[in-house]
Amino acid sequence: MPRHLIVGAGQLGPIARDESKARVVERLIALLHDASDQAVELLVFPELALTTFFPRWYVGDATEFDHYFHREMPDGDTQPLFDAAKELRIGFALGFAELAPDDGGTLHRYNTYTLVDRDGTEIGRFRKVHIPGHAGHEPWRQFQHAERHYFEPGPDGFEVWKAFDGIVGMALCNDRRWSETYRVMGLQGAELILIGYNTPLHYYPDPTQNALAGFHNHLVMQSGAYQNGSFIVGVAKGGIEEGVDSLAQSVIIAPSGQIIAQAITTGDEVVSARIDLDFTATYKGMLFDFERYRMPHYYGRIAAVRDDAQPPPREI
Ligand code: CDV
Repeated sequence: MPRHLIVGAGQLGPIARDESKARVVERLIALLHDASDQAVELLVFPELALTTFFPRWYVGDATEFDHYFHREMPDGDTQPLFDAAKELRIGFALGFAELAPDDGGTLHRYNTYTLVDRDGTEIGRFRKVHIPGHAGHEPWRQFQHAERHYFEPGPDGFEVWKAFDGIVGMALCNDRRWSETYRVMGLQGAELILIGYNTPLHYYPDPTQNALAGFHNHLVMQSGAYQNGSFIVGVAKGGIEEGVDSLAQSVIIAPSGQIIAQAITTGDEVVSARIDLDFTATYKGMLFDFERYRMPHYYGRIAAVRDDAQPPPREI
């Protein structure tokens, strides 16, 4: 029997700096209702979906921005979203800034995705691994991208979960540019990868890349889907937010690498597609049969040769 699932990309337009979380949650609930009209069973929201993209401002004392973070999920702000989704029987993935104490009481700040089942229970949590941008103030930029000031890399890497009748993984924004993101999940059998992003259309370290933002966005996700035989839902927070123009073009991608649905606005919009998770076998079991065709012993040799030739890490 085919494993059909109706997935949706719940793209968001800009969120103003002074927009209340209650107002943002209303917008997310409106997207849930739109998704319900499209019979969506799993709706994917973007990275940091509850607030403006605050790393564009540098405040020396990062704790001044703690009001953007959540210690609990759900909490008082987000409970109405969880209730509405449960009522509509829609699972969802939600990007948020997480303040997480460890066993010793030290607080960690993560850029996080939570995956929630149709009954409102949390299935799994992913913390962004590849934190882009810079840690200090860089006044030469017209806006900051100080993610490395506000977030530390997630310690758990790329896990997958048995959910929605398939194997589901998550990644956030910059993670999607790295081939290992997809391959680490692909090696665990990922059939559906959920990716939220906030991508400014101006890349200050190298403005020649500005015109390529949309191309690079689709290039990495389409090749990640194809090379690992996985569906991908890639979801933007787009439009002009606090003067910064951000890429929209949210997409649903098949294991063939083809885009099967794409947002046509830069604002709040749901696009959906009915996918058959069994179609992943067409790629996983043939051209990309990892067991049969991968050459891990050869990769090991390359790693050994290259180890001491690595340049020192550089922040961009
Ligand atoms: N939020 C992000 O991770 N943004 C990066 C920018 C810095 C390029 C991205 O990969 O879109």
